[in-house]
Amino acid sequence: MELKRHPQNPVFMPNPMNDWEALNVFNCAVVHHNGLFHMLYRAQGRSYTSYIGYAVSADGVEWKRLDKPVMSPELPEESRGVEDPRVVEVDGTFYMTYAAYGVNGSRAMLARSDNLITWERMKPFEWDNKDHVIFPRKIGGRYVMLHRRPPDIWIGYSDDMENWTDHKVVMKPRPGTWEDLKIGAAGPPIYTDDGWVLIYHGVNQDNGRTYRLGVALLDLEDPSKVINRARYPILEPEETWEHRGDVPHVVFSCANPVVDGTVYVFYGGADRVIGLATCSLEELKDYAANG
Ligand code: BMA
Repeated sequence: MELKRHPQNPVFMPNPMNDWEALNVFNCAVVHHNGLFHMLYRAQGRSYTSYIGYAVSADGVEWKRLDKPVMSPELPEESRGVEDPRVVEVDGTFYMTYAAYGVNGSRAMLARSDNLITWERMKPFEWDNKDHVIFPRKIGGRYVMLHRRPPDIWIGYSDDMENWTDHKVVMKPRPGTWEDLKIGAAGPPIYTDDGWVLIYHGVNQDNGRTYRLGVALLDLEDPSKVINRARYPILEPEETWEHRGDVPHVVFSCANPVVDGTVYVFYGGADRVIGLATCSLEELKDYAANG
C-alpha cells in the first residue's frame, strides 16, 4: 500500500517576504479542529535557525499564514532553533512536542495551548531525544508518549506531563531494510477499534541517507506491544522536490490528522517544502495489521 500524493503538491512553500521562513518550510504539525486544518510548521531563513509558524486552511491545500512565528528560540537549549512540532489535543488542551536544538545538541520539549497560537512551555524532557509525540487520549489513566532514544522508538508514561516513567523500547530498526539505521514516530498515533495506527519514519543509507515512512499497529490498551509492523514503506522520495531541497531524499512527517475517514499525511519534502499525501484510514489500518 502506498499513500496517494495530492496533485497540487507541494501544498506549502517558503515565503521570501519573511526572513524567518524565506529558505525552508517543512516538518509540520496539523490538527483538524472546528472544521479547519491548523498547521504549525518548522521554518528557516538564511540564518538556518528554526522557527515555528502558523497557517490555517479549509481543505489542507490552500493555506493562509501568519506573518510572524508563533514560537521562536527562547531557552538556552533552543539557541539554534525550535524544530519538528507535533500537536495533539488531549481533554480539550493542545500539546505540542518539539525538538530544541542548541550548542549541546537536541532536547525533547513540550508546550501547551488553548488556541493553537499562543504556546506556554512546559517542563523539558530528555536530552539527545526527539521525535516524541503524545497519544490523543490517556491510557489506563495516564498520559502516554512515544519518544526516541536513538536509534529506537520508546514509550513513556506520566500522570502530570512533567514526570515520565516506565520507559520501554517499542520498535527497533530492522537490519538490512529501508529502516535499518534509525526510526522515529511521525504524527500522533491514530485510535481505531483494532489498535493504534502509527506512522513512523525510517532511515537507511540509500543515496547516502534516505528517509521513508512506514506504518505499524500498536495494542490499544498496551501500546508498548506491537501487533504488526508492515514490511514496506507507505511513502518514499519519488518527486524531484522530495529528492532535492535542503537535505536530499527526505520525506519526513509529523502530522496525520483524520477527517471523514481520510488520513491526511503532511510531510516535509527534502527539508524545503510541505507535501500532502492521503489514504483511507481503513486501508491504512488494514496494511498496518497485515502488511
Ligand atoms: C532529522 C530531523 C528532521 C529532518 C531530517 C532530515 O534528524 O532533524 O527535522 O527532516 O533529519 O534532514
